[in-house]
Amino acid sequence: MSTPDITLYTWPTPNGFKVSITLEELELPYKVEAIDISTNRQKEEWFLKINPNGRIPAITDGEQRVFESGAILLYLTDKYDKERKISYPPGTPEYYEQLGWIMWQMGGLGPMQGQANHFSVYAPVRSDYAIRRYVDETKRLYDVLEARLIESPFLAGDKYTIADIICFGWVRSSRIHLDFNLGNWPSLNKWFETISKRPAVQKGLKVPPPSKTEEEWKNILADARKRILSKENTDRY
Ligand SMILES: N[C@@H](CCC(=O)N[C@@H](CS)C(=O)NCC(=O)O)C(=O)O
Repeated sequence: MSTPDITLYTWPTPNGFKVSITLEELELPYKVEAIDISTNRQKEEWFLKINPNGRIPAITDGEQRVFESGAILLYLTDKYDKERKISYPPGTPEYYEQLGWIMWQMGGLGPMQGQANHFSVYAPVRSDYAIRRYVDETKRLYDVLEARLIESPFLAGDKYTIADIICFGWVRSSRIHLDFNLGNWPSLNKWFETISKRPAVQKGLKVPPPSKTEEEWKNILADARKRILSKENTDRY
């Protein structure tokens, strides 16, 4: 195994936490470069050389750059998880199950819940159509997680892997951004509680140190949701 020389470019968000949690689980040494996305540092020229898409997270490992969180988790486990602590070996049936959930998160859960967050909390206008469309789709995706977790303790199989890590931060954020009650999905809730207790997860959620506690964010975002709903609906058909 080559010696890691990893820098993580990140910010305390569901996509950023995927990578800090993975690095903590693998007990890899890494430097952190905080990219404050509210100041658009992720769009600066130097950073676009690391992630041409201008978003966090990204890593460099020596000369290698890796962008897109799913690719980063696969890179880190391919290269450094030789004991298969949080991944299945390429070529095995479980590896493809793991890959399926990673693709599902990257193409479905992340983008859909991201839009649900946007229209519910951050949008400058109120669109009931958009809120309903994306919140309902996010709930449908949580039903998919629930159905899987009724039949299997973790998403890829019997073992906790990067398939779970990649979804965890988004499930956590649903309680903060969308006021979801995870009790509506009992197996998902149990999975969430189990993963939340892992020391590496608790450490990863502090990288870089969040400026506010979960409770403070909940209150701020509840106010933001109320502010949007106090506006007139702008949908026109
Ligand atoms: N598909 C990307 C999504 C990355 C992403 O959306 N990052 C957000 C933070 S969670 C970001 O950098 N937003 C700032 C921007 O869009 O400029 C990944 O999984 O890495």
